[in-house]
Amino acid sequence: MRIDILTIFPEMFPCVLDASILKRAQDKGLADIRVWNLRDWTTDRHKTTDDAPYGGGGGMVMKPEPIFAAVEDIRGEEEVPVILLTPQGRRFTQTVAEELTQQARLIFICGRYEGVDERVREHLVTDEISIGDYVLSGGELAAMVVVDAVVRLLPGALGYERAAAEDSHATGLLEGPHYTRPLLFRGWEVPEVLRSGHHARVAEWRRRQALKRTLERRPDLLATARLTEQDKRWLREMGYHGPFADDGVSQ
Ligand code: 6GU
Repeated sequence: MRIDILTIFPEMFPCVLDASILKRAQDKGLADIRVWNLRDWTTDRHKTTDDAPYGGGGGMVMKPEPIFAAVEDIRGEEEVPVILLTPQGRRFTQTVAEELTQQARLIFICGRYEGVDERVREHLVTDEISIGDYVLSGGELAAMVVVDAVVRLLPGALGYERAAAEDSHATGLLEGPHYTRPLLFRGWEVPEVLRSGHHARVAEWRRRQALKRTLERRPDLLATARLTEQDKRWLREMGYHGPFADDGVSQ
C-alpha cells in the first residue's frame, strides 16, 4: 500500500513512522509512506499556505491552490482516495481502518483546525475522517493514528499474525487480562487456569474475561459484538440486560 501525507508540519512525522510496526512494515515493503510539505506547492515568495477568511472573523483558512496542485501531482493518473483529517469527518473506528486496507493507495491531507477552503472538500476530497470528539491543533496527529491503525492490519505487518484478529475492537470486545513471568510478583499470583496447560479451559477463561471486561467498561459494545449463544448466556449470568446484535433474527 502506498500512503501519501500532505502537511505543513512534515517534521512531526519521522519519529512515529520510523519506529516499531510502522518501521517494520515499510522495511518489509508492505507500506510505502511518503510525507510531503505543502509549502513545496506554493508559488509566492513567502510560501503562503493560509489566508484570512472571507467575511471576516478569527483564524486562518488553508488556501486551495497548493492543496489541489500537490494532490494532482502526487496522484498522477491514478484514482486515489483523498482523505481530509478534520474534526468534522466521520468517526474513525476499527471498521473504517479495515475498510481503508482495501485500497492500493491513500492520500491524507492534514487540515489545520480553523479550516480548509470549502472548495477543497467539495471538489478534491473523497472522504473526511475525525479520530474522536475532541479538538487537535491540526490533522497531523490524527493522520498518524489512522496510518498506524491501517498499516498494522496489512498482512505481514505484525510478528504474530493472529494478533490483529484477536485485538480489542477487532472482535468487537475488549481483551481480558494478560500475564507474564514472574509467577509471583510482590505477593500477587498469576491465575491458576493460565498455568494449567489445559487449552480449552484457558480459551474459555479468556473469553469470559473479555466479556466481563467489556460489560464493566464498554457495555455499549455488547449491542454490536458478534457473540455466540454461550457468550450471551454468560453475559446474562453476569447481569447484562441490554440488547444483542442479532436480537430478533431467527436461527
Ligand atoms: Cl482529524 N483533526 C483535528 N484538528 N482535530 C481532531 C481530529 C482531526 N479528530 C479529532 N479531533
